Amino acid sequence: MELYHWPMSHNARKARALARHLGVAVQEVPLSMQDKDHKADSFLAINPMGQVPAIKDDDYTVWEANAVLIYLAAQSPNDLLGQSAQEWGHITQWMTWQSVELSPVVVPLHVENHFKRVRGIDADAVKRDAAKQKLRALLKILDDTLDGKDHLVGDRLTVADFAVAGDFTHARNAHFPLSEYPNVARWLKGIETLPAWADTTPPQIG
Ligand SMILES: N[C@@H](CCC(=O)N[C@@H](CS)C(=O)NCC(=O)O)C(=O)O
Repeated sequence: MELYHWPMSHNARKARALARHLGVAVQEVPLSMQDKDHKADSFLAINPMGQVPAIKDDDYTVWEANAVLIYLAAQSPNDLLGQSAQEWGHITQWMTWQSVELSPVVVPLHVENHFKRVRGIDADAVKRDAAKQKLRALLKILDDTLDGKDHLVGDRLTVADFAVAGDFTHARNAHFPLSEYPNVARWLKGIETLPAWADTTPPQIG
């Protein structure tokens, strides 16, 4: 099974981390965004969106990071996919929340606070402040959820933790106000102690 990624990608990082955490036999295939590998016909045949992560397993393909997480977790017996209707509901809730609510806020903050800085481009203050304000509202929800808890669903690690934690991959460089949300900071520290998470830390630029 091949897992297509880009070393800087926070979306691919969570898939790489889960595969390593579970010991799923995947071949990591790095793409060069600079060389536009992700828009080549050969890759578009795997993911027509031209994005990472994506998996090719013989003639089966799956893309969208959270779907990739589910496919990887289902490769071996484990309890990361939940064990009850209530856990399945909450795992899906947090994975959907990450994709639909958190990601659209995190990406512009990365761009304004990190990627532009690295390239010597001035941040757009209006976009940056709007994203930061929206992020604070979402972090408050996450912080309240994690009050007295180390994981998002139940009392153990699930794919929901991987799904949401991926968006914090560039949190420090993108200046997320994490110190204001101690439960989120504590939860993230816990995820960061996983060897698979540490091993998939993207190269630190800027
Ligand atoms: N909703 C997608 C987003 C994937 C995504 O945007 N990946 C980025 C890297 S973090 C990418 O491949 N960008 C290239 C592009 O969109 O052209 C997912 O969760 O997998």
